[in-house]
Amino acid sequence: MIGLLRAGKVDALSDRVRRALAAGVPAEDVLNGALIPGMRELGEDFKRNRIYVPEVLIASRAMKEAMALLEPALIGKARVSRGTVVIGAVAGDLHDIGKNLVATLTRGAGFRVVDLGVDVSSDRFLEAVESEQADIAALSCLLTTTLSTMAETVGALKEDGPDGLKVAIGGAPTTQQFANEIGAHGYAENAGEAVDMFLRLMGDGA
Ligand code: B12
Repeated sequence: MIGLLRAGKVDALSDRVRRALAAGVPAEDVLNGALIPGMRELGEDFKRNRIYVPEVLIASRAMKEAMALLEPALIGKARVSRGTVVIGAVAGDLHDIGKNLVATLTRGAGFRVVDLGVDVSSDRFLEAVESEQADIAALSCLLTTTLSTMAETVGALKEDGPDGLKVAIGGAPTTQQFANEIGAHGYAENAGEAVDMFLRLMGDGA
């Protein structure tokens, strides 16, 4: 599967994912055993200039199709509402694969998730946390150049957002230390830990 993902073979990869699921392979195993390692390899090659943006885009499309097939199994049958999470990638950031994964697993854990997409301004976040009566705002960024935007957005949400709103961050260049520095209530390194962190924030929640 990793080879098909990296080659961006959408149909062949989707076919393999469908067959794996039909054979009883858990969706989590497909994700953690093939798709995520595949994206990691791709990132390494991209960093070393062995591949370029078009190849990454083609592989990303295959990743998204494969994730769409896994989504029903990852979401399961959760129907209780544990709270509302408004999620998005901060302004200037167009990476959404990791954010989408966080959104999927968070839905799977029983949260209502409102996904604002990518390149989301502070104002748009503020508007959405109000109108959706969010418990948690979850911000994603993948670029070091958007870390400062993330800090500004966290500041705006804490300053002007509704009382009791929790603000959480994540994405490859972020760390717990950075979260502490910018005053975010929560940080997690990956999608699985993100769900635990959101549950913790709701437990602590106002
Ligand atoms: C795919 C990809 C792209 C695709 C994005 C497609 C898409 N729809 O997302 C395209 C080709 C568009 C792209 C463009 C660019 N990219 Co790019 N891209 C990547 C790549 C290869 C993989 C990212 C990915 O999807 N990973 C897989 C997912 C599952 O992991 P993840 O995103 O880290 O998410 C996990 C965690 O971080 C966490 N998480 C994520 N969000 C959140 C949010 C919360 C709240 C929480 C709790 C957790 C959490 O949980 C997720 C799941 O476990 C990375 C390399 C890498 N290793 O990350 C480079 C990378 C991020 N890109 C990079 C660059 C430089 C760019 C460009 C500037 C390239 C260019 N010259 O144009 C542009 C910028 C576009 C923009 N304005 O955003 C650099 C960033 C360097 C830096 N330090 O800033 C990287 C690191 C590559 C590299 N090594 O050089 N990119």
